[in-house]
Amino acid sequence: MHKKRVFSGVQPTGNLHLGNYLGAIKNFVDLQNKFECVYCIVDLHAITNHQDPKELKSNILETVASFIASGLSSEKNIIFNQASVAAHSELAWIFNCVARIGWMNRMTQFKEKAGTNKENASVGLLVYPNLMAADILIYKATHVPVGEDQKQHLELTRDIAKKFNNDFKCDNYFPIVEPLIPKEISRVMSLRDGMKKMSKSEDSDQSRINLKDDKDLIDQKIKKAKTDNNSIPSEIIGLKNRHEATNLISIYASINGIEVAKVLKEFGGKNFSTFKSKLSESLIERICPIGSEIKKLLKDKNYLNKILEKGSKKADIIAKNNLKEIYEIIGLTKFT
Ligand code: AQP
Repeated sequence: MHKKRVFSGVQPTGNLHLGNYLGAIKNFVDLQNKFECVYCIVDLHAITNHQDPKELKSNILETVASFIASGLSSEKNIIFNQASVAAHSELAWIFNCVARIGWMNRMTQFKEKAGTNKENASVGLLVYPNLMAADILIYKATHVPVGEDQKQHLELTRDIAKKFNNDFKCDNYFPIVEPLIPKEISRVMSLRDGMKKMSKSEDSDQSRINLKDDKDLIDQKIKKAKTDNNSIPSEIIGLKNRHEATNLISIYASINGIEVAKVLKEFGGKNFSTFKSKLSESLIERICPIGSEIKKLLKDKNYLNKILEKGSKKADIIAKNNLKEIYEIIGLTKFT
């Protein structure tokens, strides 16, 4: 039996948005009272696409600020950045040798991010899921809170763990991780296109609610959010093939911690303008205090760096111990 431990990461690639919050960070906060949690700013994942060094440094601190402003405690949890703990990269190399090329080629995120010019994508982008598996398994984490877009990578993590345990005849050495994906909204979609994921890298800022957006901007973005011409249905079946409507209703359910069916009961038969003003109110109430706190925290960079330094030291101890065991299992000797 493995000790229950939560691990998850967020890339410091710019403005964190409602998708990151509802898909991942809100869950991180709920879990901090139930498990030992390790939350990582995955800066090595960020560089799979070119990052401006100055911006990267500042985005790393902004991600810490977003964690703390959302309610994560730096005392209860280990909060650190991936580049500080070398064992992530060392285990990723081992997993590069365990995982199969065919497995990498099936990853839909690689296909989406590499686009039509696959030959020109970085090798790092292709083997990104092996580093993600290493991030999780170097802590022998058992539970991973993520948005639904990361489900395939977690399945790969399970496959890598099984193959490693089997190849090296060390039954149950790595745990087979359980994804923790939010029920009411597993994937927050763009406000402009209900078929596309809300994302930091989407060009149009109107497609997402950023955690730092102010009241007026949130209100304006929700007013402009795409819907259809029908009114809100009273039953879930009435949302079939209505992607934009489903997205807004699910956001409302998730932000208020209620079920979609309950939202439909309340708003069924009403038009979207009435609903949108309630949705704005809920978002403003929840997101604006987080945004103000992020801005406040960013004024004290020393404090944010200290959180990372303290967390990195704690993470490094666990990771180094586990790496020692892993090297022993595979017959490698480390003389340093
Ligand atoms: N739209 C989303 N809905 C639900 N969950 C989401 N997550 C991201 N977007 C959504 C979850 O947030 C966590 C951190 O994600 P990330 O920033 O590390 O990487 P990402 O998934 O690649 O996020 P973006 O916004 O799409 O970034 P870019 O545009 O840079 O690629 C993860 O748990 C993720 O599931």
